[in-house]
Amino acid sequence: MIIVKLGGSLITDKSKAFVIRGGVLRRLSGEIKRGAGKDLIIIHGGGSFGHPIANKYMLQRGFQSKEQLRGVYLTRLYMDILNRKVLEALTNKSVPAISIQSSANIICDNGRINEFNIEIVDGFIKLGLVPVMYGDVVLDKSRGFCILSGDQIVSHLAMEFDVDRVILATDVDGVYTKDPKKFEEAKFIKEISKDNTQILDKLEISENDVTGGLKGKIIELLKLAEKGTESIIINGLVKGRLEKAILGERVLGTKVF
Ligand code: IP8
Repeated sequence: MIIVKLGGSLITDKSKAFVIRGGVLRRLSGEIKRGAGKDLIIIHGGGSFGHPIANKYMLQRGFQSKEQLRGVYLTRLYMDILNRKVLEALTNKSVPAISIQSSANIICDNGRINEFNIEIVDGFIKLGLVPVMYGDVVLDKSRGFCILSGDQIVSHLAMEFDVDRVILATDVDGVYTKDPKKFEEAKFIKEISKDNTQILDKLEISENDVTGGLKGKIIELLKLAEKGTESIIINGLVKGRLEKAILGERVLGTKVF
């Protein structure tokens, strides 16, 4: 089985609220169709449909005041809209994608997944369908609600299922010491291993990303490395890279193992 995460910064324009990168999404859907012969799970992030609202209403802090509830239902609404666009793109390329609403299937406790009936995911896979889930605002037993990153869904499912590969498709070649779009001196990191986690201290977190950005991703992937599951962070903006990664070919990216 392969788990693919389509990062929010890849499928949306993070500089503009609620803007999809339609061309990118269509191409990636074609690559998923051509690359897939195995069981597949797709997870997508929030990008400019999730993070700006979650940030504005400080949803990552959990329930603090009634004013935040507008942020909760708007986040749900816009994540549904984004999910629908992803589903349309995938099904237009005949990927048998079926959406599973994260907030209706997962309850967290202190920001971590606490209840998740993965039988639903398993059942759809066994039928030959491709479950699609996404980062979302979900109920939280201690905080009222929380923002659940798609990255945590990826690592949870990769722990539960027998997964060959986890592929995180982003808008950069992999992990850099700094944001390569802003800093020329940013250095590319080819490999991160569970025995060499000091690299995490050097990474800078993006302010607008309520779920910890790249650092949050790596922390999730290192949990999988402990279990022996390898992950790769790749650039989905480069044509063909996702397809090759799904097919198991060697591609440029940061390997986490
Ligand atoms: O982009 C966060 O998911 P992520 C989703 O996978 C929301 O971290 C609602 C901000």
